[in-house]
Amino acid sequence: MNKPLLYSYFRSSCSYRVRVALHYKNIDFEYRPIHLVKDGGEQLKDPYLKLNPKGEVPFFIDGDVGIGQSMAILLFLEDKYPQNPLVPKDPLKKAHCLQLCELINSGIQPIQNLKVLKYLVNELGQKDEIKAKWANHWITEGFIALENFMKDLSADYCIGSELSLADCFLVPQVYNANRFKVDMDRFPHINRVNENCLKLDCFQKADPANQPDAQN
Ligand SMILES: N[C@@H](CCC(=O)N[C@@H](CS)C(=O)NCC(=O)O)C(=O)O
Repeated sequence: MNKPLLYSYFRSSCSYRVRVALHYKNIDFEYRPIHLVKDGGEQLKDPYLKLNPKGEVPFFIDGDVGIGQSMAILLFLEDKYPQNPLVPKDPLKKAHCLQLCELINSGIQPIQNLKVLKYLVNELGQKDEIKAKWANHWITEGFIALENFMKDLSADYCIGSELSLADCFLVPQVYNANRFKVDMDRFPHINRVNENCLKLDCFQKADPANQPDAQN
């Protein structure tokens, strides 16, 4: 049986989420880079587009199964590889964990995704500084809500003192926030949890700078 295979781009925050879980669960996997920028983006051309018609990473293959969407991949990993669980068993903690994940997954990342920013510049004629302002604004808006939820829910990690899926979503989004120069001094709870996560081996292995396709 072949190793599981992750199509990823080092800077992709959605791929970063999955990389953290794979390393946390000690799953041996093959890394297959898809360059999102070079020549208009490998994600938008065959053969990758045939594999994932949404033209995005991550995409995960395990045996005969191909799965797109980071949340679906993460939940698949949780069921198939239950070691080092990332979904809380307690119903309320689980709901709170998924609430934080979705705040990022559907409330922040899609509005600052590459294709949205490209559309602002290439189709709507906006300048690069407007693009940067847009991304900064929507990440900040989402982080204000996230910080408020985390004030009550978080301790060392997003949900109390147990690592969970919410942390897999948080750290990559903070990475994007830093790229778009969000003022992180406003978010002490987010910063605390992010710093705690970054000390863990699984986050270090998943870090964009440590991927085979990392560029300066
Ligand atoms: N909801 C999807 C979003 C995937 C996504 O937006 N991926 C980005 C990288 S983080 C991408 O591939 N963007 C390519 C593009 O915008 O052309 C998921 O969670 O997997």
